[in-house]
Amino acid sequence: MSLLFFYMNNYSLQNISEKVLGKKRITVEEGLWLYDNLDIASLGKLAHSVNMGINGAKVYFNRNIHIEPTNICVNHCLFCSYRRRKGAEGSWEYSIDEMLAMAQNAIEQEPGLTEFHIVGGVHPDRGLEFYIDLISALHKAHPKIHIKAFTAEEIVQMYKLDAVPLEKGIKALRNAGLMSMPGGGAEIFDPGIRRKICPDKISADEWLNVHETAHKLGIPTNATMLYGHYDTMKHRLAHLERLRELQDRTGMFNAFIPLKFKAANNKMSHLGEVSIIEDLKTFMLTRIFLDNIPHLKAYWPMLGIDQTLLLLHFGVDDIDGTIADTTKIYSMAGGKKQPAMSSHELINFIKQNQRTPVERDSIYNTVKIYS
Ligand code: V47
Repeated sequence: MSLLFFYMNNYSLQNISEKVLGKKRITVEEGLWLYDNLDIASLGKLAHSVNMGINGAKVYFNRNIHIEPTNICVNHCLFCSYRRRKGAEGSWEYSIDEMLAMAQNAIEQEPGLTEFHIVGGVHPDRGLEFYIDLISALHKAHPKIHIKAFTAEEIVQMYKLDAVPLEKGIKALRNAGLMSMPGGGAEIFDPGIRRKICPDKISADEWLNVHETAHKLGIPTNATMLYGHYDTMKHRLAHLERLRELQDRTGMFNAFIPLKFKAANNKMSHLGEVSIIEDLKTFMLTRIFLDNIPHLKAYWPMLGIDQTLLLLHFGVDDIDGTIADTTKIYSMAGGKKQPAMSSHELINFIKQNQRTPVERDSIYNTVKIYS
């Protein structure tokens, strides 16, 4: 940034802090200034106060299971450690009966389970019909459990395979029992980096359009960002700006989840992983910049529980759920092996950090406060 630019805009910690603490929106340039000039402690203090203003001492978690219907995928994302070709060793494609059995098993292990989180590969020939049958079967067997399912990428594949218009496709899933959507597939919106790391994926505009369409149909969603590869803070803030702009129009994003690039067993392994300092700064700036999405989630199976708890002091208010040991997306990329945490453990961890554990449902209604 040139000195003249700096002078003209009169950036200073005092000016920007006053804006943030006065609940005024900051620009991408101001976010970058904070990133370049502010020490971790001051940035953390700002992010913490923003979170306290939105969520107070509450830290949210839920009881969920991840169901990953398949890892067979038509896309060739370079960061993915999980994708396999159809028929290749290590590939899976569960039948609806197998997934019903997984759900049943999870409920027996965790009777208070409230969510099925369903995300998988973009299968070459499983279209809308298959997934409507899956959702209907799960919903019929467990009507009280919230079904949060499918990334925008999976939805686009479904409606294309069955030649159904997007809105009609989402409506059909909603009528079958889909209640909300997770935030995956957003990766990074910058077109150059997006082409480089996930050349077959839908564009940022298409991703945003699927979420906007879901919002219009009354389906709340989450949003993610894959960071820590070729991206810089400028790309991250530009990504957040597009989400902030859509949220101004719909107000239907519940949570934002920064996903740290994990480098094991994929075609971007040579990049390695960014430091914990970069993680902290990314989460802090996200909380400061993204003033209209209420919840900032640190996904513990990816970051590890220690780093997740540290982030509670720097803007994070949600640590996702108990998960059972059902997600492989991160364990295959070098995240925690077989992630599972009992609700008792999550509650104790939150309390040890002088915060109030709040068990939530998928759309942030309170199930129980553990004061
Ligand atoms: O979009 C894949 C990411 C996402 C890697 O909405 C990787 O509550 C890091 O969307 N390193 C899918 N990340 C997971 C997802 C998600 C997870 C948790 C909570 C929610 C929610 C959504 O996983 C993909 C991609 O960005 N991913 N490979 C990797 N090597």
